[in-house]
Formats: sequence, C-alpha cells, structure tokens
Amino acid sequence: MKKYIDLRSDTVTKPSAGMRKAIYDAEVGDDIFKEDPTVNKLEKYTAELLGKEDALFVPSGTMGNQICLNVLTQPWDEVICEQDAHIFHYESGSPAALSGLQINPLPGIRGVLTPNQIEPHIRPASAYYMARTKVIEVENTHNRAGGTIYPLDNIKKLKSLVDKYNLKFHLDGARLWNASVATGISVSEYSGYFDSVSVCLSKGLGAPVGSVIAGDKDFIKEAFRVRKAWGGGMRQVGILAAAGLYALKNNIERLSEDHEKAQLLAKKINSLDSLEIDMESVQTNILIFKPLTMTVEEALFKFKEKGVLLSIGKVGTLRAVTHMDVTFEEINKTLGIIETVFS
Ligand code: TLP
Repeated sequence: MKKYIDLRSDTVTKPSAGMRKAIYDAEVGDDIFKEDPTVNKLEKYTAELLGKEDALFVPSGTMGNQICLNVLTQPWDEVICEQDAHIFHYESGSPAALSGLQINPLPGIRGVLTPNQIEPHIRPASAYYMARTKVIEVENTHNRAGGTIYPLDNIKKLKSLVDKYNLKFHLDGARLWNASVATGISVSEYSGYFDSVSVCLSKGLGAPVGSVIAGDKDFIKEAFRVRKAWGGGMRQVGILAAAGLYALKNNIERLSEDHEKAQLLAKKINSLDSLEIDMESVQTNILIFKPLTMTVEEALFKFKEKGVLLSIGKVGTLRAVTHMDVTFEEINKTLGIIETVFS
C-alpha cells in the first residue's frame, strides 16, 4: 500500500519488473571506449527514432540541454527562449556558468513563441556592443506552461527564421514523446527541424536515469568531448541504457493514458470556484492551477495531509503531473480529495 499518491512529477516513476529484467540481462562494456553494446544500441535506436545521424546517452535532461547549448555556441552568445523555459528557470544558471551564455527570455502564449515575436529581438550582427544572438530554443512539451504542445506549423516558421539569420535551433524534448502521442505527429517529424535535440528517458517513460541528445555526426563528436569534460562520461552504463531501450520500446504509446488522467483532474479542478485552471493548456500530462482561497503552501500541506503530493508550478500555482505509477483508481480518489480540500 502506497503512503502517497505522488503527482509531484513524472520523474518519480520507478522501474517496472520488465525494465528491471532488461537491466539485469544487459550486456555491458566500457562506454568511454564506445564498447558498451547496450549503450551503442540505445544511441543508434534513438538516433533513428529522431531521424538524426547520431546520438549520445547522457545522465540527465539538464546535462543534455547544456551540452547542446555549449556545442552550438561561443561564450558571449545569446540564446532566445520562452520566458518559462526549463533552461532559464530550472538548470541552475548553467548557460551562464558553463558556457558563458546570455539568455533572452521572451513572453510567449502557453509557452509558444511566434517568429513575429522573436524577429525584433534578433540582434544585428554589426552591433559589437551587444551579445550575439545564436540559438533559438524551443521546449516541447512545455513544462511550466502546463505540458503544452508546440504547434508544428509554428516550428516550421521558426526554422525559416533560424535559417534567415543563420542561427542554430535547439529542442528541449524532455517530453517530446507526450507531444507525439497527443498529436500523432512522429518524433522524427518534430525533431527534423532542429540542429540538436534532447529527449528524456526518465520522465513519463519510466527509466530510472538518462537522456539522449541527437544531431549530426560532427555535433555528436563534439558533444562526446563536452560530456567527458563535464564529468558525464560513464563506464559500464549499459545497465541504464537497457532501461532506456525498454522504455522506448514499451512505454511510449501508453502515455495517452496519462493524458486521459490529466483530463479527469483538469475537469474536476475547473468545476470548482476556489481553483483556477486554463483548460486550453491541459494538452498532455501536466496541470498548472491556482488556488484562489489559500496560499500555494497551505494547499500543498492540505493535500499532503490527505495523501496527495503536488509540487509548485510557476509563481502562485500548483503543479500536478500524471504518470504510469498513478492508477486511474488513485486519480479517482484524488478527484474526491480535491473536492474536500477546496469546497
Ligand atoms: N523537469 C523536472 C524539474 O526540473 C522541474 C520536472 O519535474 O518536471 N527539460 C524539461 C522540459 C524538464 O521538464 C526537465 C525536468 C528537464 C529538462 C531536465 O531533466 P533532468 O531532471 O533529467 O535534468
């Protein structure tokens, strides 16, 4: 019997029995020598899924994003992203500390920026007194915006802008799988427009650790060097890659169930006067909502008392994330708890 229904994040998912068996059976070798057959398999498989020449297994989504930004830029360059981007809020200031980058966060709508919003902010190449605009970064799905999906048409238009100004295009695809399952658009269609892509295995896909970054061969060659320099080179790590491969082969399609669970929660939240939610933002497995009759801290405490764990979203909001380790039965129980806490 679980003590809590844990909706803090989809990162809390634990390896299933099938995944543990794959971990147990994994063939391993020294990955720094490129001799781990399971890591090699995971990298090849993910590169194919994303339609990229090559890929690299990295310990986390944060390291994945940061290696990509490092390889795409020089110190003193600027990265344009949406103002609620994970790279801006939740990666410990790493773009500045690790790569000497300035972030230019622009206000989007539900996490999405259009080319018209971005173009006036691209700095003229002749302006020696300004940082150089180098990268446009997109997050799909967008975490702080509530798991929203970047429309493909918008991505295509941003790619034209990237080409017009000779910039680079990075995708934080920690939850790209969710976007793909929700829209039916393949992950390779999404990733095809980007120079670099980072995807996570340890969120809704249920692996204990790991992300994969992908790009062309030269990009990954350089990324391999940066990963080692930052202490992210790993040895017999096939035991983790095996979990990642298992996740990719077994746990993508089932994400639609997590989206259904999020809809159930969203409808209940929307039905109560003491809570506010933007229903249009509930597109995948994340809910961002505002308590109107108590503080976020009070709400977190009351939910915890009743056995439900939530986290804090952007300022003044709560966040709930659905995932495979929370059953429909537990979601139904949570609907009752929301009603009790807020009516
Ligand atoms: N997000 C975590 C927290 O950092 C907020 C979560 O619980 O959602 N990109 C996106 C869009 C993410 O949501 C995350 C993790 C990352 C990158 C970083 O991944 P990790 O945690 O593996 O470094």
